[in-house]
Amino acid sequence: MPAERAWIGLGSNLDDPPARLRAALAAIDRLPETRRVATSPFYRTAPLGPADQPDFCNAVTAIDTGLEPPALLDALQAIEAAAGRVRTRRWGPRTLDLDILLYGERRIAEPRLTVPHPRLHERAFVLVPLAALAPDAYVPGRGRVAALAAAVGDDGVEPWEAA
Ligand code: ROI
Repeated sequence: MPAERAWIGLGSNLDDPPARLRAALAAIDRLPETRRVATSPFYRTAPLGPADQPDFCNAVTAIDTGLEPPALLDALQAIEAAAGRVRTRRWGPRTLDLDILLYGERRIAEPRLTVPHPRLHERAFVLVPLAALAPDAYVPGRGRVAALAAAVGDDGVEPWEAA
């Protein structure tokens, strides 16, 4: 199976967030042509955007996949839909968010999909878990994950269990 390494960001702040992430990982394990190779710890993160919403549970998982980016996006959106994704307002609470953060070192600029994820380099809730998994991964146009993570710091990000 020809496969490329991709990194997926997971986030939830509704309906038992760690259970939502565990279910999403199980669903990713059932994707065709796809093998999950590593997953970061779960983190409790302060909401970016409106502050009057619950903390998020965030994590990052690495997969080797033969699905091309549009097919992978379709598959992740189907998992979000099956989770009964509720999204009440822009930057508001959600049951499950799955984002393609990186797909190899490809740069993709399509109406449906921008890779690397356009705000990845400025978000501690993405960079802390990504750096735990793949500090040496290269973010095209931005640099190495470890350097990006060091630049944003880890304010508002702690192990999920600590709270
Ligand atoms: N804030 C945090 N901490 N984690 C997220 O996954 C997240 N996702 C979002 C917004 C609402 C922007 N804020 C977030 O989509």
